[in-house]
Amino acid sequence: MHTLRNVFNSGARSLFTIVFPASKAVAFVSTLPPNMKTATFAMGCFWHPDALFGCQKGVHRTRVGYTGGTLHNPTYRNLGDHTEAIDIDFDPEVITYEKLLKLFWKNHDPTETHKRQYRSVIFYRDEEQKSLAQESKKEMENVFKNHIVTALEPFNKFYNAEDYHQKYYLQTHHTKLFNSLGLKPKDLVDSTIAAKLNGYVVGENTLDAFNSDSELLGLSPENRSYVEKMIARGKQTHC
Ligand code: MHO
Repeated sequence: MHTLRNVFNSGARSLFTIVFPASKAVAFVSTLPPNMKTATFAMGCFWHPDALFGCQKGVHRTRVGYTGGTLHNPTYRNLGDHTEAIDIDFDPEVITYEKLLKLFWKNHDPTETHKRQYRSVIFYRDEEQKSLAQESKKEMENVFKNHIVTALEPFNKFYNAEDYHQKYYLQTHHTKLFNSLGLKPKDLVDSTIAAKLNGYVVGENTLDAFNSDSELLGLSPENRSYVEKMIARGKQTHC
């Protein structure tokens, strides 16, 4: 008995398929749309946005990392002038940049000043993202009574964070589920399944969203019922 496992062929944006035993029946990376876009936000500790965005419909992959500074090859212990950030690969026909911006504003306090590691920043990647970010910031100025400190900066270079920070909740607090997926270190960054599960296990999306999530159809009944239980607990994110 065999099941298909899809693996992202980086750069070419295409899929090749390998066959492997049914016990690891998981499609690791979804079909990436040819018009895929990337959004980059910083909103405090990056574990939470990884989970929040990872389980939204239309989001294909997320990765946490460091950006906004000048130091080459920053690390968690030597961040230099960088900020913790999230990179989100999304299908703009399914989820818009505006919707991602709404989630950005709603899920941290953009009026609070932090040290550089935890700044609130929208790193726009093109002119369209820049003007949407400016508009949304203007709108938010009527929503928040305190001054918004969020910076709008052009995207430059994104350095992936260490593997142990990727899909942090899934790999640290839900080890049985995580181990059952048989992910390789690279999959922590590329896997759609890991991104989704990392969000669902900390209650970042609803049971309805989970049940209608076509990316997760390959989950075993045991894993499925575990995730359902986790969703029922409500939001469990912490940083
Ligand atoms: N309170 C957390 C922050 C982690 S974060 C990725 C810690 O000190 O480990 O900045």
